[in-house]
Amino acid sequence: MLLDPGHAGGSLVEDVRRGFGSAPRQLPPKWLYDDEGSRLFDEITRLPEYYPTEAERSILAEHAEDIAAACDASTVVELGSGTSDKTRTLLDAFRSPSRPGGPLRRFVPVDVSDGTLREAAAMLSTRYPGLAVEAVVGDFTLHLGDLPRGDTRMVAFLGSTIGNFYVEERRAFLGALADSLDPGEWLLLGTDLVKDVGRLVAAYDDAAGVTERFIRNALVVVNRELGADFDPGAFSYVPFWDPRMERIDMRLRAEEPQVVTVPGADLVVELATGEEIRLEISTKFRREGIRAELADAGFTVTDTWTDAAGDFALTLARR
Ligand code: AVJ
Repeated sequence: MLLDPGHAGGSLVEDVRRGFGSAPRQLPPKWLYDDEGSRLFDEITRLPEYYPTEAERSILAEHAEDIAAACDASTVVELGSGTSDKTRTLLDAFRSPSRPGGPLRRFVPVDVSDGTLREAAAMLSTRYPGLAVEAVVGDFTLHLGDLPRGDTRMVAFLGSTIGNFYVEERRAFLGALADSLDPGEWLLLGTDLVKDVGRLVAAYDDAAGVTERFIRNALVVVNRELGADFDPGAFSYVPFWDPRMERIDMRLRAEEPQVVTVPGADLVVELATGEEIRLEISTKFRREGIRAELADAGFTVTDTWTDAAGDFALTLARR
């Protein structure tokens, strides 16, 4: 197991200075995922309104073997791997000796959380004796060049995490990912699809208020890490569908004028009533758009699988 703790990187101070100092105020979503945020996200994936996790799981349950048969990779790299059982479905299928690339030789989980990786690596080593597990601790937006090389790789980027990126970030990310792969290597991309607005909004504004707590927790993170004095209760949660960008936009709105000091970032943030901070976006995709963006980056789509309802897509593309 390869651990490279120097790589977890990325600075909250810089992100807060850049994001809170300008309009619209915003913070990169990666800061939502401290221990409490990760726990809340896990709870989100089990909410009745939040369909993406189950939709992607059903595609994998149905088509993991098709994916393994359509691609000759013998290393699977998973970006933002977590500990999910989705990974196991994929790895089970890739273990088949009759695959084009032969049975999977190596699995490379990449995650910012060292603890999560250790857990995953331990679980996988027990379940798959003989499989080389080379965990990489790192921010997958920054360290694509450091992925282990060798035999043919398939990079799996699941969960529609790519929906969190802004258009320009997405373009840069896909370009960097293509650059880090050799011709003939693979990308398996999970994307949530555009659908009925009512269902989309409900998925991010659940009746139990878990998503609201998840988004609000970002202020708690900034308070703890940078000594700020945000009063999370002084904000309301205002998610909405942006039809032009085709994304859910998750914001907190100041319900009263407030002056927030952020000592760790040497910053004072003055908010008027009604001023908003964007904590996350969740872009939804269309098949033509996915194909075009991948083509721009240098990938060719070879297969697409969706769930029965057509809610979610897994796209296999070749560099
Ligand atoms: C993990 C980025 C896929 O956008 O659906 C869920 C995060 N935020 N509810 C998503 C999230 C609020 C999720 N992703």
